[in-house]
Amino acid sequence: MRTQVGIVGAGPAGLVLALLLRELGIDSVVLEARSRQYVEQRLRAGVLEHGTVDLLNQLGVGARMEREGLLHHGIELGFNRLRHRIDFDALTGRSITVYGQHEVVKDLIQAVIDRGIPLLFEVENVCLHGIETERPRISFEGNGATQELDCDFIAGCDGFHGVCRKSIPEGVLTAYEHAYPFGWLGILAQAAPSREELVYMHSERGFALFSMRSPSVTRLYLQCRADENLAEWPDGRIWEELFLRFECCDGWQPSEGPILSKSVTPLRSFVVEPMQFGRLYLAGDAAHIVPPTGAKGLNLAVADVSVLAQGIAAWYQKHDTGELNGYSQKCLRRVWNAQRFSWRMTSLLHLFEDSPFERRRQIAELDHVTSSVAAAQALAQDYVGLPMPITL
Ligand code: RFL
Ligand code: PHB
Repeated sequence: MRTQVGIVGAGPAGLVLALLLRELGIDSVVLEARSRQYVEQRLRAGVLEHGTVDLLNQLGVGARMEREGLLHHGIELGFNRLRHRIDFDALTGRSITVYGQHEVVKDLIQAVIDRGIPLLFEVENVCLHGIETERPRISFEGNGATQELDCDFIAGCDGFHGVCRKSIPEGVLTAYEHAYPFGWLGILAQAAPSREELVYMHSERGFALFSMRSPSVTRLYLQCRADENLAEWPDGRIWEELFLRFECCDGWQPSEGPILSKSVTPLRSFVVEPMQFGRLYLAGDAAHIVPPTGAKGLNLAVADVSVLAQGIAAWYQKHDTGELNGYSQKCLRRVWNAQRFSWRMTSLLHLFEDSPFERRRQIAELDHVTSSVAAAQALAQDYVGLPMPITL
């Protein structure tokens, strides 16, 4: 097989890249290790920046998101048993959309298939060859046979645990890493969300987040140990802990319902520099991870592939490598900006250690962002995000 761009991974990065390239007249093949059903049900992010929403609409994949996604004009920050609203509309003129990543992935897969872009699920033993040459190659096993895909470029969109980053020779990449001493226990509950907007709650018992997926499904997270054992968290204990953490003077509580899923995610920050070697370009979680507190991961993945698609298009149209040469630098500026914001939100809201000084400092900062318009505006601008680096 031969194509122009071989894409490894059918997450948001790989799928958006395939659609962008098609829009720009460039062929690609997408290789995915898991089944279609698995990737369409994998529960992850929930918040789309306005720039991500605009791009999905421009790609013609936004119809269901516009119908079923929930437009949010602000968030609430809670501390000292009071919640304070950060009004995105008033502070930035922008909003965010709450729409599950698995719904985005479903819409993207359907569009990729409808447009006739080859997308192969359940491929095994993906291996990259000759990435430092002008004829890189991907070998893989699919349908019981070993196959080869010749490409001009390879896009490594295979997430944090993928093979692409590991295919780059040792010594080329520098990894910057930070592991936080906690994780998030996340649940999905069959319960109508009892508040309209997300609540980021600072409490003496640790951080909690109230989010949602639809008018009948609530998404909730609790700060926990990074290696928390889910077996120690029967449903009753989870609700009890959530109620204690969200407790405020007005008596509001998330509504309770059957728990549909439970998981634990350790929090980490990770970046490799550069995001490219030879003809291999890393995008999304393959190149960087942010803690979910800033809701940036999926949006960063979409921003990376916007830069990459434009660079590749310039190469085909003008045989100009200038844009591609600037790929890492352009992406990394946005990535580090998102690391800064995600680290800030994480350190503002989580219980780090039993340090009374640290708790007082967090409260002072929360007081500052909820009482100073300038500070609230800075946070709101970070949260709603920058415009996407592409216009179609
Ligand atoms: P993905 O989604 O991990 O997709 C990579 C794909 O590559 C496949 N793959 C392979 N395919 C072929 N061969 C191999 N050897 C392969 N190895 C792996 C995988 O099966 C998979 O299908 O990466 P991508 O596309 O870069 O997308 C990144 C996002 O998924 C991620 O950043 C977000 O989910 C992060 N995130 C959030 N981001 C936001 O923007 N807003 C949020 O509100 C938000 N909340 C979250 C989050 C992540 C969370 N977890 C579970 C880490 C909340 C949570 C709890
Ligand atoms: C989610 O709804 O899953 C969600 C929302 C906001 C975050 C992280 C996750 O910061």
